Order: sequence, then structure tokens, then C-alpha cells
Amino acid sequence: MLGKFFKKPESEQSDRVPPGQYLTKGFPVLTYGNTPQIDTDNWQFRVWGLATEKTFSLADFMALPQHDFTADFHCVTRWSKLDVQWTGVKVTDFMKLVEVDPKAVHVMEHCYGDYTTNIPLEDFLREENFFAHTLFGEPLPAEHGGPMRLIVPHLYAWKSAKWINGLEFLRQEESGFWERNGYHRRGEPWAEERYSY
Ligand SMILES: Nc1nc2c(c(=O)[nH]1)N[C@H]1C(S)=C(S)[C@@H](COP(=O)(O)O)O[C@H]1N2
Ligand SMILES: [Mo]
Repeated sequence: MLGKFFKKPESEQSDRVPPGQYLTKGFPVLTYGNTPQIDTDNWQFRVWGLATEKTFSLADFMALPQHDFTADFHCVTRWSKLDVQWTGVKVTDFMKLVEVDPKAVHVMEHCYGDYTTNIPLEDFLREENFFAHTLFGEPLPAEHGGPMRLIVPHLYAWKSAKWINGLEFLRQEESGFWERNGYHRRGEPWAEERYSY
């Protein structure tokens, strides 16, 4: 694995690289299945379940405060990329537009292409999470989740849904795609919560 594509963390970065991870030089694309074809003009984002149902356009997201974010990215297949630069909207800002039933404890992230992943509401609402439409100053490429994806820096990257188009608020935990297929329910990299077997 080491060599052309991966390198051991530099010592000053090693405290930022979770156990069992290697730094990657590029930014690999990791998608189960094909990159979905998305018509940006008709792009829609829907909120439902234990929340007042509502639909948002990309313009609605662009009207919210825009921020630059620098975040580390950890894939459960053992590659990490530090200091990825994104632009987008804080989850906490977006959530000011959403009325969530107090009984909701979990969230299912839904995507174009039918990928899903689940996340506890508490993990979803963390201040550092964001929706990204720009990567290193360029429009987010389709293969990395454009026009918009979620980034949850404190969990393995399978929780950072590409082509995200909906949030379903749940009264109990349900499993998303990888969680049904052997990945850990929560996926905290520092605890190596990789797989559920
Ligand atoms: N919709 C969707 N989102 C997804 C995935 C996917 O297959 N489909 N893969 C996940 C996994 S396992 C990882 S590591 C990251 C990879 O993001 P990247 O392709 O931009 O590197 O996206 C996550 N989000
Ligand atoms: Mo991954």
C-alpha cells in the first residue's frame, strides 16, 4: 500500500491521523455504483419524517451564509487526506430552517443514486458539519458529490453523503447502505469503529 500513492504521516501530522490510516497524496474517489446524472436546475433537497416536510432548491442553500472550511477526511478503507478545503453552508445554519420534532433522535441521509447513511441527530448537529458545493475553490466535481454533498469531519467519510438530496428524521436508529452491509453504526475514526463484525 505504501509507495506511489500513500505515505506514512509526517511526525507533526501524526497526531491528526487516526490509528490504522495512511495519508494519500491525491483525493481518491470512492463511490458504490455509478456517479448519478443530476440536472442542477431541477435539483431538490427534501426534509421529512419527524420534521415538518419541506423542499429546498440550490438557491435556498446559496442564500444562507457561506463559509470556507478546512477539514480532514478519513475513509474506512484506510486512506486519509488532511486539510481538504471546501466552501458551503453550516448544517447548524441550514437547520434553522427546519422544524424537527423533539422525538427525533436519528437522521437518514438520502442521495441521488439511492445511497443512504444514518447518523445520530447529535452527531449530525455538530457545529463543524457542513454542506459543500466547492472543493479547493472549484465547483465540487460530480464524482466527489457535486452539486452538493455533506461533510461530517469527525466520522469516517462514508457518513459524508455525496449527491445528498434529503434528510429523514427518525424516532429510532435505522441502518443506511453500508451500515446494513457490515460497516459500524457510528464510525468514529479515533476509536477505529470500522466494521460491525
Ligand atoms: N452518495 C454516496 N455518497 C458517498 C459514497 C457513495 O458511494 N455514495 N461513498 C462514501 C465513502 S465510503 C467515502 S470514503 C466518501 C468518498 O468521497 P470521495 O469520493 O469524494 O473521496 O464518500 C462517501 N459518500
Ligand atoms: Mo469510504
